[in-house]
Amino acid sequence: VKNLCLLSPDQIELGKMLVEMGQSHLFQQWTDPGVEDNKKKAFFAQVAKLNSSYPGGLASYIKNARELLADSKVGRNPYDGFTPSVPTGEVLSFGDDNFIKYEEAGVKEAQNAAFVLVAGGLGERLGYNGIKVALLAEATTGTCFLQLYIESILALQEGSCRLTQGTFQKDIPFVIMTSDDTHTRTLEVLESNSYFGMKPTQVKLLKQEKVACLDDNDARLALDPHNKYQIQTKPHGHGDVHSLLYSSGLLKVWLYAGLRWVLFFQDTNGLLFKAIPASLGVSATKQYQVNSLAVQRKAKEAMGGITRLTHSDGRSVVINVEYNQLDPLLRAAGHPDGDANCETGYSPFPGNINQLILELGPYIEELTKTGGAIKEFVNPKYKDASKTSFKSSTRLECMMQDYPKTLPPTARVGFTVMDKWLAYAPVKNNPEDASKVPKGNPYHSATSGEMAIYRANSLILIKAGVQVEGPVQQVFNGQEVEVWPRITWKPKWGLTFSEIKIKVRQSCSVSQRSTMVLKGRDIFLEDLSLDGALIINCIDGAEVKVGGSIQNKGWLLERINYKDTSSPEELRIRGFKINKLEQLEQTYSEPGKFILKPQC
Ligand code: UGB
Repeated sequence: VKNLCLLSPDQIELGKMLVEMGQSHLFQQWTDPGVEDNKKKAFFAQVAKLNSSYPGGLASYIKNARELLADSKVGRNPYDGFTPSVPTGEVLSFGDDNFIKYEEAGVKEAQNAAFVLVAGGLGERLGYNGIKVALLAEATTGTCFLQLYIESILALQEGSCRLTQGTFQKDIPFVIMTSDDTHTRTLEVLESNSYFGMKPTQVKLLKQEKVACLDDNDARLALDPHNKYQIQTKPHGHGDVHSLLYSSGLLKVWLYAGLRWVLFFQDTNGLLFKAIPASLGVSATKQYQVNSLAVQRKAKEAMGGITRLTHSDGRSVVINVEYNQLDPLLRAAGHPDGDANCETGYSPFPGNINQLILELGPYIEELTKTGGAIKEFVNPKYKDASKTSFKSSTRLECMMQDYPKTLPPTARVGFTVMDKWLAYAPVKNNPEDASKVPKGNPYHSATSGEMAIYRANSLILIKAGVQVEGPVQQVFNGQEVEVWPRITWKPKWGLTFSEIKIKVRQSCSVSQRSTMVLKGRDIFLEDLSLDGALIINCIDGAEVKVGGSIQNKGWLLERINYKDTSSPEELRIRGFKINKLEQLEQTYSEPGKFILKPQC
C-alpha cells in the first residue's frame, strides 16, 4: 500500500485486480517507496503486457488456470464421455486423375488464400543455434526453409493468376508468427535476403507473448527466481496464432479483399508445398471450413490422429487426438486392441501433420465468439501422488490444431490424406536423439528432412516417366537413410505434377549419383540421360530445352560428423557436405529460346 504513491491509476487498478485474484504474495517482498522504484514500475509494465496479450486479460488467465488445474488434480480426462470414430475426409493418391484435378483447383484458389507460418518455437529438441526457418532445407542449393516457403507462395501466386487468366497478380498475404526467441532474427533473415523476392508489404510478423507461470493449484503467479519484481513467464504455444490474427485486424482486411482461406503451416517441413495445392483444392471443392492435412499413420506412431469425437450429450467434433491419448480413448470406447492398424496396414485415423486450411468467413465468426481464445491445457509436473505441489512452475498452453474444439457440430470439418513421402518430413530432432530413434520410426532430423526432398522429387519424376535410379543406403550422424539422386527445382518449375516440364519420347534417365538443379521456370527436359551434375539457371522469359547425354564427375556427399566443429553448423547438423567435383552449369540471363543438347 505504501507504494501506491508511485503508481498511475491504471497500475493501481491492475494491483487491485491482482490482490482480488489472490495474488498479494507478489508484493510481499516489496521495499518501501524510494527503493527499487524503477523495478516496481517495470513490474506493472509487465503485468499490463500480460493483461493485454491474453483474451479476457490476466484475471481470465488465472480463472482458466484454476479450472484446468482442478481438473488436472483429479485427473479428469478431457475425453470422458466421448466416443471416437473415423471422420470423413479425402484420401489422395499422388499423380492420379483425382489428385491432378484437386491440384489444379487448388492453384486456381491460391490467390484467395493467406498463408500463416507459426515460427515462434525455438526448437530446443533440434539444438540448432539459429532460428529454425533459417536452417537449410537442403544443402545442394543452400535453400533455407523460409526461402523455400516464400518462393513456393510466389509460385502459387503466379500460377493462380495464370490459370485463372487473371489480369493482375494478387499478392498473397504471408504472416509469420514469431516470439521473443525468433522475432529479431526472422526479420534479419528477411531483410538481409530482400524478403527472398517477396514484396515486404506482403509479409507481416506477429509476435506472440509469453504467459505467466503458475506456482500451485491455486494458480498463484510465480515470481522470476532471479528478480522478485518480475513474474516468471513461458511460451503459451502455437495456438496463440488465432488470437494474434484476430486482434491484428488482418482477418477482416483479408475478407474485404475477397480472400476465402487461411493456411497454417509449421517451420521445418520441406515437402509441404508439394501437398498444399491439392489440399487447397479439396477445401474449395468440398467446402471444408476446416481441412487438416494428414498422412497415413501407423498405429502407435508418435503422431496425433484426426478423430471424430461424439459425446453422449450430442456434442461432436473432429479433432487431433495426440497419440498417447488415442489408445486409452479407443480402449475405453470398447476397442480391445486400442490404437491398432486396420486391414490397410495403417491406422484408420489419419495422422495429423499440423498444417491446417480454414475457411476465412466461418473462422472470423468463430473467433468473434471466443475473442480469439481457443481451448487450453495445463501439464503440471507434480512433486508426488498427492498432486498438491509442483516440481517446477507450470503455465497454460494451447495448440493451433485445437481450434475446432469450440466449433458447433454443424461445422464442415474434414481432412486430406496425402502420401507421407510427398507431404511430411519435419526437422525436429538433433543428431544425437535422431540416431537413437527405434528402427523404422522417422528420424525427423536435418538429415532425413533433406533426403526426403530428394526422394520426393525422384518419385515425382518417376511418376512422370523418368527412369530414376533407386537409392543407396548410407549412414550420416548415426542415421541410416535412403540417398536418392540429388534432384531439386525451384517451386515455379514444378509447382504441381501436371506442370512438371518433362517430355519422354525415347527415354529420360537420372543415375543415383547424379545432381540436377533446375533454377528457373521454363526449363523443359526432353530425352535427357544424366550421370553427373547438371545445373541450369534461367530467368523467367528464357525457355530452355535440355536433352541428350550428360556425364561428368558430378557432386558427391562427403560425410562429416556433427561433433566436428570445424564445419559450419548447418552442414554438421545433417552429417554431410557437398563436394562439387564437376558439373555442367548453364546460365540463361536473356529472354529467348535455347537448346542445351550436349553429347558429352
Ligand atoms: N511454435 C510457435 O510458433 N510458438 C510456440 O509457442 C511453439 C511452437 P514444434 P510440437 O509436426 O508432427 C506439433 O515444437 O508442438 C511453432 C503438433 O502439436 O515443432 O511438438 C514452431 O515454431 C503435433 O500434434 O512441434 O508438435 C513450429 O513451427 C504434431 O503435429 C510449430 O509451432 C507435430 O507438430 C510446431 O512446434 C508434428
